Amino acid sequence: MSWLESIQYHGRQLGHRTLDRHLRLGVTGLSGAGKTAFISSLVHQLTVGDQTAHLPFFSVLQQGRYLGGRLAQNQPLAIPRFPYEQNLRYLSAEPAQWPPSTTGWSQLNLSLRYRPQGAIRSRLQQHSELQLEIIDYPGEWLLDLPLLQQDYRQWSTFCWQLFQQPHRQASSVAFKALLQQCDLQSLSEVQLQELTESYRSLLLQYSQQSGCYLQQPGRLLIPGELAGAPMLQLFPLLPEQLETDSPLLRRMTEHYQSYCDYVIKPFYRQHFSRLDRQVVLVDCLAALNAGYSAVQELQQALGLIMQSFRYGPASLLSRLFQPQISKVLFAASKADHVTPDQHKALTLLLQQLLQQPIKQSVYASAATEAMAIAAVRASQAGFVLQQGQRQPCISGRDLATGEPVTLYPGEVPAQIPPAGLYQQHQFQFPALLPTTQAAALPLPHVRMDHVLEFLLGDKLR
Ligand SMILES: Nc1nc2c(ncn2[C@@H]2O[C@H](COP(=O)(O)OP(=O)(O)OP(=O)(O)O)[C@@H](O)[C@H]2O)c(=O)[nH]1
Ligand SMILES: [Mg+2]
Repeated sequence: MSWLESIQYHGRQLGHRTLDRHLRLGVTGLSGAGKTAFISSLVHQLTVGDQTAHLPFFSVLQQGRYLGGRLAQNQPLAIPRFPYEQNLRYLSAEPAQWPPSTTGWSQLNLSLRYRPQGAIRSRLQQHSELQLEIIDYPGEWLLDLPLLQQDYRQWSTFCWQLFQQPHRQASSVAFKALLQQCDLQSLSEVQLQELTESYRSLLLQYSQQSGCYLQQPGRLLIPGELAGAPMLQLFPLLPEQLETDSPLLRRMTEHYQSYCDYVIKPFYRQHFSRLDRQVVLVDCLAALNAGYSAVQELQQALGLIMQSFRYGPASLLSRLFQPQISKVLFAASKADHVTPDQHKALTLLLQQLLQQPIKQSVYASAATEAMAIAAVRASQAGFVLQQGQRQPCISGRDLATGEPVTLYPGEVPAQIPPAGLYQQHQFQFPALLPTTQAAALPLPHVRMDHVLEFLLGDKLR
């Protein structure tokens, strides 16, 4: 974007902002939490034809005041556009597929047109417009934020504590052995590359292993435009290697600092500054499937992220910029993988997972709500008769085989289960493929109308 275009773009945004007709929505969540599916569904719900029956709790629609939404023409020229059309193509293909995992950041702007409430305003204005700006990014990058609150030594110690956990230890053996043999006095490019590559494959292995959430630094996994940058030669030295000063320790500390200054801070300044509302998506069911350590790690990861999002005047983010988040929605995603009678328990579980961060008054000044949702419902809920009893069930297409399945996925614990429970019980919540849907028809969902009402309802009055 040229400086003139940039000034014009930001000037327009400022104008809308001053008039309270602009909303920047952040969609946050670890990798695979469902951000991309959520944004695609949200945009679809707001832009396709008549949704009155489909979104019963979205009041502007129910009151007949919603005139429609369209993709805005004023996309910032220098920021990749969210691939909405491609994502929809995946969802409406025959057979339907989920959109692929995200590898870079992108933005989509929407214009929502509505008739204002109230006799005077509606007489003065035929319609009003709300500009909605939504940002998507790879979940891996979110986990870089906590690095800003540590130094290299603390981070390395933290990593090795994590890699000693039962579900992680075996995989880290090879990288540990390589570190033990390395020469701390040498800064040879060959050694740096070998260690970086070994650490990268470890992170990659963890990221493919269910239940491992904390992969840092995120850019080592998804480098984006930074592929090949020297500061990505960054790995945690062993605790004993941190005790004495060495050229390798100094080099790592330098790379860590550069990574914080030149990657994390600008990214978060750009992404999270000026956010008005935030959605935090959490896939609780996948963590339960992966077992006790996974749930513990998920809770730890969420705690770290939320800590970074503390909004008080002394918070890290406030020092970087002035966020003005007034509403935060915590959503347990993929609720369509359980029967509807389990949604309440899923919400309670999510609240417990986030209890600590919320208790620390992370969002003291923001309105919060927690709910179980499915951005794109992939199952049909129903009942089967079993020994004369009506048993709730869901049916859909299995994600791995594509075969139709009908099953009772089991109960969701309303609290974080103790370690012992996993010895007697293995959670096996399914993963399903979306059902093919004509692009002109609204995407099936669970509670996206509640989501829209919470996030946008008050701005469309
Ligand atoms: N059943 C169901 N599955 C979902 C839903 N949303 C996401 N999924 C599943 O979760 C996977 C990951 O969803 P994404 O939207 O790509 O997750 P993401 O948070 O964008 O992940 P990254 O781009 O890797 O950070 C999808 O491929 C689906 O398998 C949903 O509403 N219902
Ligand atoms: Mg994504």
